[in-house]
Amino acid sequence: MFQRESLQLYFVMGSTNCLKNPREVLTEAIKGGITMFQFREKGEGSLVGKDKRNLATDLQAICQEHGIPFIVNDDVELALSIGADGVHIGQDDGDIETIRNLVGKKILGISTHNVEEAKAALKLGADYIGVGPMYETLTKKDIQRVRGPKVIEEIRAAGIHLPLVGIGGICSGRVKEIAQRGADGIAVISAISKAFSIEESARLLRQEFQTSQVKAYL
Ligand code: 3NM
Repeated sequence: MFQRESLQLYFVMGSTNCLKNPREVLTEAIKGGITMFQFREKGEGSLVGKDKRNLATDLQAICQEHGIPFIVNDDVELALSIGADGVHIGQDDGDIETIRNLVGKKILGISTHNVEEAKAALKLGADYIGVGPMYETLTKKDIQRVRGPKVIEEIRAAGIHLPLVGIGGICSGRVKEIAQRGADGIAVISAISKAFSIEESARLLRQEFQTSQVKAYL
């Protein structure tokens, strides 16, 4: 069963986001208190084929050892073949209804950008939604226009109580405004993967979220 508490500090990453071995990065992030992990092997220079699969299974093993849900971005086939805990897809990653059926009881996360997409995700049986971009980010090239944390408030005001994380440009100091608008967590790439101290950065982000979370939607 998917628990919304798992979303508190959702670390998303692939090899191109890391300044050192992604296995080390993930291990340190887990020590710092991340609550869920998404393998997102994308962009220029990213691994493909056997190398991608090997990294996925190594990261999955690290997550399993620590009881952290392991989600695969986009690649439904990879997720199913290695027995991941779930899949995360964007708006253009294929027919969501078909993917929901393929994924079965596994966790399905959907990227959304506004109230309409959030409503659609709810209808299609998403277990959680990512809402972004909260702020400008250099990590993803094809982001939509920044709407800021207020879109979370709009989604909640529309009566959508789905588990939800904000994503995009989130770093220490920007957590509170997301937590206070009714998010269940924050999803971050570079604030953890490129931090000088990965463990400390994760610890601080989790702490910031926990101290300002509004649990109105439990
Ligand atoms: N999705 P960082 S923004 C993967 O808006 C992703 O849906 C986004 O990276 C969206 O934490 C984003 O380094 C990049 O800004 C997040």
